[in-house]
Amino acid sequence: KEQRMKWWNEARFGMFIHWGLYSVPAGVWEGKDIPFLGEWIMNSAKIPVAEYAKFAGQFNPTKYNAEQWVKLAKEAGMKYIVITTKHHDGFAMFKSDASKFNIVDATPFKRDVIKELATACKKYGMKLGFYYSQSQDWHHAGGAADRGHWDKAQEGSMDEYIDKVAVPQMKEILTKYGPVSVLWFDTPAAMNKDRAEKFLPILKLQPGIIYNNRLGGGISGDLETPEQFIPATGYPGKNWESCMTMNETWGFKKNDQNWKSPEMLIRNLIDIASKGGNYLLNVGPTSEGLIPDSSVVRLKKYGEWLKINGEA
Ligand code: FUL
Repeated sequence: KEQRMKWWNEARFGMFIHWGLYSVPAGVWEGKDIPFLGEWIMNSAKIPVAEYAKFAGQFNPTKYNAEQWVKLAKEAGMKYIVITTKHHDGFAMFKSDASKFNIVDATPFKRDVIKELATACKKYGMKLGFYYSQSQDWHHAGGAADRGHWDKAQEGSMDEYIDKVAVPQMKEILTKYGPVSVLWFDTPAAMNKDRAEKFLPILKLQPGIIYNNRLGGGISGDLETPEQFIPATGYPGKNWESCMTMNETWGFKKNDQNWKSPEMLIRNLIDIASKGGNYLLNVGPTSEGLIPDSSVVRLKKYGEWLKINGEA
């Protein structure tokens, strides 16, 4: 296997963080529980662009403490963190010159949470990766929606969206926060070769960066990304990472209490590691900036288990 992938292949265990504006409605819209994933609420409930954008005014995660999150991951034995810098709702969790729809310019909080996480990761020797939804963007005109648009404001040229929002933001996240170890693309709806290839030169801004197989346009990337399952016999000869949730959503949903048992979660790690893969286990912080207690408890169980069974 390639030298560039060495740290990643040895890592085995990482933390996925789905955090964004969707943590404000937390799965509920107009008094109703909205089925499906928390971070998909804008799409599932067909919330108009301007209505959804109003959540920014209520997003004030004053309890956010990046160092605590990094320490928690570290204690659980995780070697890297991948955080959503922008999910399909188009909201950037970093200060962006390409769009005002970002946590610094659009919320009362005004702090660049990605920057704070990057600083904390550096301090504790934790590798940092960025999730970025390059194709689906339900906020910016022209952004794709793999189940179709529902608001006139979403209509526009996808190429223009790529050139004016996605590519510039990708440049921002790969130049402003120090070393970035992983780029996690997602749902390549409507991506073709021309569009996908625009991202390749930008990735070179971070020498050695590892990126997944979800860029689109036939570009295979460095790793397979089985989602919510563990391949029965792994993927021999390939780099792969099972990403999984602890309950049934990635983004925080206040009424999802369907948590997997700590025993099951630990068994998943063993199963994945024994098959040669990595486990990217998700947490979905609240709009206050807290990782839910149920997740914290489970992460601490990994720490206890590692103390008994792990490397010295
Ligand atoms: C999916 C996305 O649509 C989900 O919201 C989530 O981010 C998951 C990891 O990837 O395809």
